[in-house]
Amino acid sequence: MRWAIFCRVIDNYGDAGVCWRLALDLAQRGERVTLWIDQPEVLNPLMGPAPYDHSINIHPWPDSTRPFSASDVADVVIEAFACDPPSAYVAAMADCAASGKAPVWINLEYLSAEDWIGSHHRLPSPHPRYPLVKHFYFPGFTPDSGGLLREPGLQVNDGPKDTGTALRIYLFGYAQPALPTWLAAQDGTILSVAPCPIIAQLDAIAVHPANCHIERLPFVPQSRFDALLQAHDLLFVRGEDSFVRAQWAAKPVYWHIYPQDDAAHLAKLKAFYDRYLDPVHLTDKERKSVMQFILAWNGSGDPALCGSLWPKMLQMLPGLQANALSWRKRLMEQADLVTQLRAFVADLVK
Ligand code: TRH
Repeated sequence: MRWAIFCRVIDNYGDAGVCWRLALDLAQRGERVTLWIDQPEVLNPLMGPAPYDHSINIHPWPDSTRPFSASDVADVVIEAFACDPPSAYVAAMADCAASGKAPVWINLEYLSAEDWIGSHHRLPSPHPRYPLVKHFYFPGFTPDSGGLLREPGLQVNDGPKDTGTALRIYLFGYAQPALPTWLAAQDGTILSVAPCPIIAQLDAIAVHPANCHIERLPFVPQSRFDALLQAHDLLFVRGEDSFVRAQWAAKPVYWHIYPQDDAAHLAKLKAFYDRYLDPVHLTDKERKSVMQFILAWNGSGDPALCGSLWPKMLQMLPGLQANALSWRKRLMEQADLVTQLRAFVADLVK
């Protein structure tokens, strides 16, 4: 089928990162994909250097005067993160509907571990003016959600590293007030820092711990991002897509969630760790400490806790590693997002 994905980049890389991964996954399964994106240049670091071997048609966001006819409209229209497709395109979608060939219109939501998404997933929303219905699609971690992006043939490695060498920590985050106290607690670790605000913060810290090696990483193409995560022991990730990829790497995940002003992000953060931290592998006390650390890492609670709790985080490492592996195993039992999405679309076009 012909799929059109509409993506507006709010900021950072994640809107484009999720849409690009979705487009590749659909194309890999034989779908014909067009990606309409308002800042196509954001794809460049994700795609890496040419030549490219993908079949995705990438278009800049059409200007408002561009007309669309019914024949331009895809069979499936994915509106990523409620980005509001161009009104001329929606009008052409209505023309299709008028001739009995309405496209499937999916609003792909942001990922959340909260309970309520299950009751909203796949809900139809009739368009106020046109004979069109938009369906909400909620990615998630539970069977009543729309699943997670996991392309066929995802390479998953097993088990934590040998304990012989220094602990390798991957850092990709937003500006981090807890960084100075957390850095001061590093002893014998190797920090690999991705291009993000943490680099400038590190440069501004005059004294680094003697026994901590810091490596500044380049931005690697998305196709090499998983291998980078798997080469580390602990993963400090952010946003949505790197956060999911860290779970496929089955390493302990320290998530810097995308901050929202009404602190709605903290509910999402707690909802995830309530699911993620398994009593089989971690005691109540340990789960409470991890939650305290994670909240402080996300600006909720005393940032100094990221320093004072760090030795305890390290003591818990075997439990956290077992937890990460069993979490991934549970997630792998769930059908992936594109498999579920295609099945949903097939139901809707019947
Ligand atoms: O960049 P982000 O902070 O994007 C965020 C989130 O998507 C968030 O949900 C959204 O609301 C906000 O943008 C506007 O984090 P995220 O989601 O991890 O996206 C980063 C992408 O960049 C992801 O696809 C991984 C990719 N990446 C690489 O391919 N190579 C790299 O070296 C790095 C550091 C990231």
